[in-house]
Amino acid sequence: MERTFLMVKPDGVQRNLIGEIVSRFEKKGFLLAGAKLMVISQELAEQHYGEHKERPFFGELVDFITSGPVFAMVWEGENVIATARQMMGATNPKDAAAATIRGDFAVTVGKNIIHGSDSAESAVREIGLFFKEEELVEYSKLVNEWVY
Ligand code: DAT
Ligand code: MG
Repeated sequence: MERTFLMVKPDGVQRNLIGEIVSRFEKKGFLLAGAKLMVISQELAEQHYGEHKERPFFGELVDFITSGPVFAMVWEGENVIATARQMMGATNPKDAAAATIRGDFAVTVGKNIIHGSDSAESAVREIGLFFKEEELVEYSKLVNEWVY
């Protein structure tokens, strides 16, 4: 079963959206495999956003993501990587459809509430950056018989 890395960013934590966001993925039918509240170090932030290090907003992005606690999660399910991206909405909330997380709760690209892996390779890399294998739980739910 596919896994993805999702993270409520510092703005989402401050705006009391952890529960709302977890709830959306639970209700969808995905399975939470691991989660933790943490403050990201400068080093981890630079690794996580490494692909953007030449971009003009990189410094601001690292400052923002390290500015307060984040809620890091691993979610599991069929097609979860692409589906979670759809549920998040476009990177810039002004372009994000209603009923997406960014469409419903965010206004500007610098404070867009949630991160989600954009491919299978990113998911493996990001899960590895944030979680030790023993922090992820393998289990199933009976309700899966009614999801799949
Ligand atoms: P996403 O988070 O949708 O995967 P991304 O990987 O292109 O988007 O960018 C990572 C984050 O960087 C994004 O969530 C918000 C910030 N960002 C992206 N483009 C930006 C821009 N033009 N100005 C300021 N911040 C930006
Ligand atoms: Mg990205």
